[in-house]
Amino acid sequence: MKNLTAEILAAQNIVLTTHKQADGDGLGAQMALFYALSKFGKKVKVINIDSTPKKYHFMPGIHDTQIYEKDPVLKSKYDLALVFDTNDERMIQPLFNELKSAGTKILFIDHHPALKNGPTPGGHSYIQTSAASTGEIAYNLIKELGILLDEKIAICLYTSIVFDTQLFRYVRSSPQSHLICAELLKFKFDPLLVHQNLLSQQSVEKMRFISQALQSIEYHFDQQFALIKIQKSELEKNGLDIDDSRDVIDMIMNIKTLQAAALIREDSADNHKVSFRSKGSYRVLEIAEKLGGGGHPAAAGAFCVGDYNQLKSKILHEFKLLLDGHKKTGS
Ligand SMILES: [Mn+2]
Repeated sequence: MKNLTAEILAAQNIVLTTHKQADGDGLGAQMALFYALSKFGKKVKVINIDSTPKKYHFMPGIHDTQIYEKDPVLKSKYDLALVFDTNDERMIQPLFNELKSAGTKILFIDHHPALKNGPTPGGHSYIQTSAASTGEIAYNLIKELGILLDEKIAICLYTSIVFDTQLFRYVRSSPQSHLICAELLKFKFDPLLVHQNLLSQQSVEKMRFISQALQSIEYHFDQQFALIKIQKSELEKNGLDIDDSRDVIDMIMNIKTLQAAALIREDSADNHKVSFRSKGSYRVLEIAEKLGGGGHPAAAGAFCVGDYNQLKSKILHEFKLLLDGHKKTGS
């Protein structure tokens, strides 16, 4: 943390970004730092890779961000880039390469474990896996810099924490998430507005899509594991964001017998995005890592090239190994 604050103090022109297909955690942490560092006298720019999903449009400042996909030009020479909620440079490409060749120092601020199967890290990282959200690290950083919180910073940090903990369902074994939010709630903003924007934005089209997707669910290993397949083209046909497929897997994890699940999104015949969830006993991150991806122990994913049936057999085989390992050790 001391090195991180020293880097920030030394920099004048700072760019903030988060992973592709940004979520509430990365965006919240990034926008909180945008307001905090601007108040602190830094020149700050927010550049994200792709456009912000609609459900985050309520966040202050979100419409002023540069979307690199549409506008791939660095408008300034940046001393420092802070990357939130990932430590995988592929998740911010091609911006990563641009910043690197422009001589910008790149720092990842994250709560995901360092990648096992990724490229050798091309930047430096500050990783705290005990944080339930990157927003909590952002909060600590703002405090460490001695910057006072305000309404805008509070709503952004609150968005991070509420999103990644899904309204405190996935807190870690510390009261940190709750304590920080209790402090944030002293500022004047409406927490219900955040909850509704993050969690109650389902459209009729989306519910229709989910009901169709749920029909394709397959159960394995005494209903302990579920597999569900969706098509990217179906999402598009219904006018949905890629982001919308996340709710399908979170929804099926409410099934009592399920220990883990995989959602396979077919982007094209040979390109799939797999998302894994677990209730905690099985480290699905291990499967994601074997497929070349990463994430958290209980929420991970990977982009896979190859045939669907092969991918499915590989996933079932790998989950069976986790089940068998679990039986043996009983832990
Ligand atoms: Mn996160």
